[in-house]
Amino acid sequence: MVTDRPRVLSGIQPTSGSFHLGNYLGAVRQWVSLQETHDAFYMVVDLHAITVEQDPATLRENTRVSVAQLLGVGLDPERCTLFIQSHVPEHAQLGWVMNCFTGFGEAARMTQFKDKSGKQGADRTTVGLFTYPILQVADILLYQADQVPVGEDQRQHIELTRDLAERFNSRLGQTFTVPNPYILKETAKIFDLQDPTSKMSKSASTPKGLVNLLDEVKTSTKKIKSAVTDTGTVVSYDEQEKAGVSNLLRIHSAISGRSVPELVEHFEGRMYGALKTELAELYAEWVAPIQQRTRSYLDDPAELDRVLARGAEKARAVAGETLATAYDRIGFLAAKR
Ligand code: AQP
Repeated sequence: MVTDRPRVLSGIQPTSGSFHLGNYLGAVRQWVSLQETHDAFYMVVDLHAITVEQDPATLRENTRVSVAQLLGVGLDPERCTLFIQSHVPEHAQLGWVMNCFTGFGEAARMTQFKDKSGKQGADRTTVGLFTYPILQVADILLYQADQVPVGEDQRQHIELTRDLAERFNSRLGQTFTVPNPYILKETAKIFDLQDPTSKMSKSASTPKGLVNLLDEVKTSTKKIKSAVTDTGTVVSYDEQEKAGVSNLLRIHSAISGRSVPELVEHFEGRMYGALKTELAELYAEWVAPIQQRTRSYLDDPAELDRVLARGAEKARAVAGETLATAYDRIGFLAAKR
């Protein structure tokens, strides 16, 4: 399908049995709205998942659950192209090419690598983890994406993508669209409910501050009600002095659609407990239909396979064309069929 809509591309790792609220509010929610206005390509990035050790059966299961969840939160295969990264071999192929356009020092500056390798220790850190931002560059450039909806933690990788696209284009001629990050300020970084100075992350030292969308609702509402706040009592927005309360207000606002100032007014004269209780109720009501839809997709594996086969076919048509152009610009002798 040829469209004159701007193109978006983004991906999510199948490294957990559930997406968390940070993944959803930081990125996936935007994916759902952008499918209405953009030519949207979204993928489950299993090649990225193996940068850390994975159990094969769990990886396969998490990949299916990830796809079902993306459909459950509202992606519509009629409105976007949804696929699995490893179904499109061009990712690994262009990934190698982009490795050869990246300086070692440039790759070593990626803060996500420093954070993750720091947590894992040198012995368990793979070369794949070091080069994964470059594979991400290839992911984006293959689709000539104009915009990349992600959370704040990915901004540096989009900047790397821009640099490498410009480098390739200026050395070998216009080949790749130079993309822009699409990061919504309000939800760019959702914080851990127990440590509101750290981003919500599945690899946090304790799961107490992590809200997984597919966890039992009771477990999540309990976590929301036990969120760390501060010694004050007045519900107001102050990212420095009231990091925990501000995080809860931003989450409330994203789910309820009410602005933060409106919420501050709404909670005037009431204490933090009122905010937590209301947010827990709101969350429970919001997540129940998502869980139900996800379950119904998981109950229909044949339909999931159909969605993924169609997605891979559509993705390969675009990715194949870009890779062929890039190979030609580089000077690879074309294979005659
Ligand atoms: N806390 C967050 N706030 C806002 N956005 C977030 N994202 C992740 N955490 C937050 C965004 O989610 C998208 C998918 O990211 P991913 O596949 O890289 O997820 P992840 O890295 O597996 O998530 P974690 O929990 O952060 O994993 P670890 O602990 O392994 O580092 C991205 O757009 C990301 O910005």
